[in-house]
Amino acid sequence: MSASLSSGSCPPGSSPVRIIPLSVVGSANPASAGGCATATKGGCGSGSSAGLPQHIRDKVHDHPCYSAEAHHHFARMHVAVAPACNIQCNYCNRKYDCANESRPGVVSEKLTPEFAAKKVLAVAARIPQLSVVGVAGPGDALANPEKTFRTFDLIKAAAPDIRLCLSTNGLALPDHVERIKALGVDHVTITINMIDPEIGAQIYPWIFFDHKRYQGVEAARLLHERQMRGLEMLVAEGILVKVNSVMIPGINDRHLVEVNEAVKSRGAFLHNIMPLISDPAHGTHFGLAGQRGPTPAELKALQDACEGDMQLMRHCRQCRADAVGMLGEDRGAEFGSAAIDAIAAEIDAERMNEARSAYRSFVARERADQSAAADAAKAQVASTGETRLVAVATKGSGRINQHFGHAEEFQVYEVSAAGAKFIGHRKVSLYCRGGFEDEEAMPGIVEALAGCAAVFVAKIGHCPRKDLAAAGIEAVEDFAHEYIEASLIDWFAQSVANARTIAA
Ligand code: CLF
Ligand code: SF4
Repeated sequence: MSASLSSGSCPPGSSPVRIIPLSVVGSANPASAGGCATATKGGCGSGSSAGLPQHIRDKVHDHPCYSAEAHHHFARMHVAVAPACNIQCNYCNRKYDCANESRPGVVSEKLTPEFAAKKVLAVAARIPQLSVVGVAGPGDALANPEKTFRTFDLIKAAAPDIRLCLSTNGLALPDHVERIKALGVDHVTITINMIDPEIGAQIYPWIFFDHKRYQGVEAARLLHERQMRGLEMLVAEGILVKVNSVMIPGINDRHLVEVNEAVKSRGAFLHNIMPLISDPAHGTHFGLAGQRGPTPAELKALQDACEGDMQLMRHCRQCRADAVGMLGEDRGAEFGSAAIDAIAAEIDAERMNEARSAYRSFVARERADQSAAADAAKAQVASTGETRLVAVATKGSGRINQHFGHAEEFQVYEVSAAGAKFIGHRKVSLYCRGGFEDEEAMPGIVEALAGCAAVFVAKIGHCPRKDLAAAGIEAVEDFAHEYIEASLIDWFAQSVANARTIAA
């Protein structure tokens, strides 16, 4: 059933991969970025985007954040070219990444636009899954507009098949929509945590706007007005907008349902409600004040309450402002300055383009296979009203392909007659360290998997299997290296049938 990775033509209708040597990029005129647009046409749809209009499906098809299904196959990278910020959030410490789009952690290197473009080519040469480059900090992309737009100009000229993505707090957004549109950036994230300035004043102590510092409710009102205007302007231009919201228990948790309504009514495409990361060690106001983040159950309940006719993102990994790789992994350490220089010196543009094209052809076949397998499996469970929560160890590609002991997170799915729906991920400590089993990690892993009926793995040892069984969690190895969705549904059908037999 699985297709092999081989060279071939692009998937039907996808844009041809074209990487242009950096020597040419260096001379690009920033005011008139060359290169063709990155929009794809056609291509196979994914389960999650099947009901969308074609022009939207084209935009989300290979974006790992805008499509949960695409995140199994495609990677993103952030270039940390935007150090300054124009507001203060109580969950942010300037020494750390932008918490809007990252977990707190220092950015290892701030980049110039020129070096950022070089890094993008180096990463594209090593990671054929790379489909999107974002500017997400470490400050605010639009508080540093010249660096951000110069970076996009250079990337667009050098690697026109890579999508451009931008994340902002929205304060400066209305001033830049025209430029965003002209550059072909068709994915913009705005972090919107409130529509009520009284609540906003508890999240934002100040903003800096039009050469003046504003505080309290006045600051929050101004920010809110600018965010809404920016959102409406982007939607009017046909740009896909994702709204990120940080869930802060006791401050905006209930209020985020109203935020969801407000952004949905203005045409936002996707809502990503993320948990507050709060730790005194990060030195943030909330961290030092003891403000807690939500539990996984609280987060899921809010996401469920907001999920109606608007897409909810549940696979966000709150990545660093210099993250590189598939969501949930960070290969940034492989791309320090010296490594980038070395890779750039040996890039063969033609070979790289062939490898990227071959990967896209491979993924197109895999996705078609996976979708057909899931549809076939679903037919077995059409009549049941039951659901099961299950966890999966995966390294990507939409397959159950990771050993239990190597997992640093498990993907969690809700399986029912409707299929297998990705609902989140649970981070855990490694069970296997340098070939040794870390028994002390097991209670934390069992706790993280609470509520799951089974955990699907490529392999698992006797001891952890026993510990999981004692907690009522079945370790399933039978589907090692198979497609996730179809396997879960197969197992679910069997599980429901067994339960019925026992009940009878
Ligand atoms: Fe980066 Fe953000 Fe673009 Fe994705 S991340 S700028 S939309 S390419 Fe994605 Fe990372 Fe979550 Fe952001 S998983 S933090 S949502
Ligand atoms: Fe920090 Fe980002 Fe908020 Fe600015 S917008 S204060 S960088 S979290």
